[in-house]
Amino acid sequence: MNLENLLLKVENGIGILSVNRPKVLNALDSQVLKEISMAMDEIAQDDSIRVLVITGEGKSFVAGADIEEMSVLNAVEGAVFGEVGMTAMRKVELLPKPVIAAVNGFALGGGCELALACDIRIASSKAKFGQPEVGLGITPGFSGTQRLPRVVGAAKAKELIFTGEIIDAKKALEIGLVNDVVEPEELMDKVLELAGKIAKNSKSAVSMAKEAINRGIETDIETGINIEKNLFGLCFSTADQKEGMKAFLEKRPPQFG
Ligand code: CO8
Repeated sequence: MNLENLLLKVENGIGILSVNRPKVLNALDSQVLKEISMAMDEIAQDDSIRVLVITGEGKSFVAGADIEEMSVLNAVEGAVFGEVGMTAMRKVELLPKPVIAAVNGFALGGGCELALACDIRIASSKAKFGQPEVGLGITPGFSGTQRLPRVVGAAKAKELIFTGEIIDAKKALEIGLVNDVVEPEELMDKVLELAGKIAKNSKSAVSMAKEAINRGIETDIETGINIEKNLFGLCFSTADQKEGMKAFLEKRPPQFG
């Protein structure tokens, strides 16, 4: 994979993808957004990666979409830029593997939206979150108006988006924007420990559970229950279901593929 602005390393079934534009606090320009989309397509097919971690190089997670690039766009170009970003975020969200955001610093605007597209967010106590777009004369454009209310509720999302206020990690935890907050030097250990716990489980079952939650949350409960029923049924066609249940009955740990 030819990535200029992303770093990918893989160890023990865990992929760590870092946004690597530290001079601009990892701001997302259209090139890096396209690379995120490309990376998601490849990681989806890469059997050596069971869990993906997304983080940022240096002191920032991602300080937003690239304001310099956006500053000269016309309406059509703005819509195209938004589409490139939304596509990248949606690919992260729909990756058939769990994605953990290791939020090491600023997660602002498009950076907060990237974290929101991940399944789980673990923050350093130094992390900062916010959707400051209205102060730049734009709305959130990488689906923050849709995902933030789904995560923290409409009232909190409206407060954050309308004020553009930047909040610290403690506040982010209080409103349910992040799963946990740890000291900066413990961030990667904590994230890798969590990723390791997930990686030990059945890849297919974790993937189907992710799909059931993601698709179910976007629909009514009857449809959601049906989605779960069908995916639950499908589990019984997998080698992991045979192995998981056989191992339980034989009182040994499962050996998942
Ligand atoms: N875009 C481009 N460059 C950036 C960005 C950014 N989002 N953020 C920081 N940089 C650059 C700075 O310009 C600076 O560059 P230089 O050294 O050349 O002057 C460098 O990174 C370091 O930044 P600072 O000197 O400002 O660092 P500080 O530690 O003083 O401040 C902040 C850090 C508070 C994070 C500050 O940089 C900041 O406010 N950044 C902008 C945050 C922001 O507003 N983000 C939201 C952007 S809008 C967005 O994400 C919309 C997404 C959807 C778009 C859809 C379009 C259709």
